[in-house]
Amino acid sequence: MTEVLDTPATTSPISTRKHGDVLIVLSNSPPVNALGHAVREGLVAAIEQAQGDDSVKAVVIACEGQTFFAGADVSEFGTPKAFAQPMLPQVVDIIENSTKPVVAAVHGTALGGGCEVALACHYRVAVPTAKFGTPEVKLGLLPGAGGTQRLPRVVGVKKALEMCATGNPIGAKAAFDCGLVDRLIEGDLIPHAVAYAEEVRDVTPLPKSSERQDRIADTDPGVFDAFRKDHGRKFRGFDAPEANIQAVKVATEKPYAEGVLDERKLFMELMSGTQAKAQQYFFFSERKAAKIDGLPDDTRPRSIQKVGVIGAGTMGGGISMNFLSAGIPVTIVEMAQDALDRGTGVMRKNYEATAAKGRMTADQVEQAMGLLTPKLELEALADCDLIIEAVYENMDVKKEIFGKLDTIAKPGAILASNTSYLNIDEIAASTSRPGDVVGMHFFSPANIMKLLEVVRGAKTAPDVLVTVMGLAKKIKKVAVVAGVCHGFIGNRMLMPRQVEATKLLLEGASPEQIDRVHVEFGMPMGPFQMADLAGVDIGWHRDPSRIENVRDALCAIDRWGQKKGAGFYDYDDKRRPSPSPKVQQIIEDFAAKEGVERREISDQEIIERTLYTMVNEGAKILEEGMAQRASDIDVVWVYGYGWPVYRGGPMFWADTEGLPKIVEGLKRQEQRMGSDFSFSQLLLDKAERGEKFTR
Ligand code: T1G
Repeated sequence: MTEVLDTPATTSPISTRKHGDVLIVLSNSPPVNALGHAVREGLVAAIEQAQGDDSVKAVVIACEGQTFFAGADVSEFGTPKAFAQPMLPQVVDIIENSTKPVVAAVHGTALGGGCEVALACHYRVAVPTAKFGTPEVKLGLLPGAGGTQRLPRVVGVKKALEMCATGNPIGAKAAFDCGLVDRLIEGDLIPHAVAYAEEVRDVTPLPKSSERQDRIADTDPGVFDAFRKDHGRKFRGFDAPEANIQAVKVATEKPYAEGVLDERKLFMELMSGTQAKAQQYFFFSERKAAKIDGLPDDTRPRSIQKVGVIGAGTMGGGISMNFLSAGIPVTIVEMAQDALDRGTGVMRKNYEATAAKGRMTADQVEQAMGLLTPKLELEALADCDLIIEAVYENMDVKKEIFGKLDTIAKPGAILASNTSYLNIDEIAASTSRPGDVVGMHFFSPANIMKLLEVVRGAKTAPDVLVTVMGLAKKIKKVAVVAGVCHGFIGNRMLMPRQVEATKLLLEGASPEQIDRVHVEFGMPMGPFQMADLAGVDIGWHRDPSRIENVRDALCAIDRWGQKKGAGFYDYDDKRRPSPSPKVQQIIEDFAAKEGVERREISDQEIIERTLYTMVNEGAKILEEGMAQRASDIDVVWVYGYGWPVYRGGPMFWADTEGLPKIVEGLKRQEQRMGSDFSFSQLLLDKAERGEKFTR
């Protein structure tokens, strides 16, 4: 006889328990209580339980673990689960239509659908460290569970526009001040939330966000255009911000029941678009970059209590600020007192500028600067757990420094170079501890740019990598592991773009045409605008008599870029650029001297010779194992160079274009590019086989 097994108890992530006459509904769905199908089902069952139990007079909804619901389960998008009943719009309406008051007890980050669940509750209490946000716009979406209709009714139109269209969260205090939170809870959240539920259990009628009109009545119709104008630059090229603005506007024009239909229509339009797919892909890509494949499972990070930085220049100062802002003491070393004073002075000035914008307090500035120890000798770094070299980009200089560090640094100290191109293995070989050597390539300005390329030498120890990747998250950087090759990932792809862009100048395109094509594509600036900003003289041999290309010609006459008021462009006293007839003449003279026949160049050719060529280089980086995965390359280009995230990154975009189209375009240009170009075999193979890089 077959033993009849008990049917396993359903392990719903939602549990309920009564405390007096309050029903506590608790979600336990690590890591962030995402509102996946099981959570949605459990919430509805819990609200129905409360309706059917006369002894229940009020409900508290809370979450275990790190945070209140952090949104819909993004991993369900594009799968049937996302449309499995009950969907989130139904769940929030069931909560709001409860006949008994429902209190949201918020800790962590109530984001997206989590914020919408809180909005559907009749009351919201939160601990002071909690945050509320509607970051769907960062996923190419808008709040699709009534959020664009309830939020303006609770916090007002301006605050709702800010939250929905930028996706930036607000803290609990700000949420309390704007009416999103009814009470801030000092102490244990759930007991206080239950006590609050007891207080409101008999209040009638129940306050329903969707029925409120006071915060949206008499909205000035001009507020929407004013908001668009204020944020135009930031939203350039994105679809979702405008859709969010339209949805919030509908809330001021229609009753909830109608407005939510418009919201649904706008949501579905975004969800079906390429931009949302790209931005959701990027959400997971950014997190995947933190994972290093193939390391032993028992690899543990080293302890980093104190950091040393060599070089107090722009990079050394910016790098130091990342650690100081994270509360990690830094000893910064320079060779001369005046350079040291200048460097620490710039750091203080940067912090004070941040404080002036209200993004940190004067105390926090002092706190950060108080963790800084300026010194003039390398020996001062003997007690540092991590030492980052950020000096002149010269291999001999770096090898000399690492040779000295080998004798000064304590055993187990990690020795990192901020080099942006040079060979980490060669630097490591100048020490007796190559396992401790790693590249930490910060992007300028180092205290602002989120990207950190972690360059893995042939002998870099696994725990060194794990330590640096963990430290990156602590200093709010997005780290990507790169192999040892010239330019690692980002700069290596930048090179063919610059080579082709410069050749296109001689062949007939102007700096402004090439830059326009890139800006219209969605880049923050084009190759020549970038050169003028960073400095045309970077990497120049400094010999004005040696003129071998256009760049040399410009540097020789002091046209070093914005810092000199002239580069590829002329600049007025407000640094506004204008095309330069002088530069045009230099280009034409050079073309004549080189015997280059100038011609009309199409925008499409510029795309193919610069962006397609970058994709080809990215494919080579992959096939050589210099990046762990295609999505890592995309993370580098979005965070390091401003590639438009609504296109996902160079490799995602290549898949969207279609690899056969990329190959066809490169074949069209192959002859013009000559020996500067060779096909990646991986690209050719994938195009041939109809495969993709990123999905
Ligand atoms: N869905 C699925 N997985 C998620 C997730 C989500 N919403 N949020 C985080 N994760 C995973 C993440 O992939 C990682 O997995 C782990 O959780 C830890 O994340 C209808 C449509 C909450 C501030 O956009 O901002 O609601 O890598 O490393 O630094 O209107 O996660 O460990 O396998 O980021 O502590 C809107 C997105 C969704 C919030 C925590 N919500 N998440 O940061 O951890 S759309 C969001 C975050 C929506 C509705 C719409 C952050 C966090 P793994 P983490 P963290």
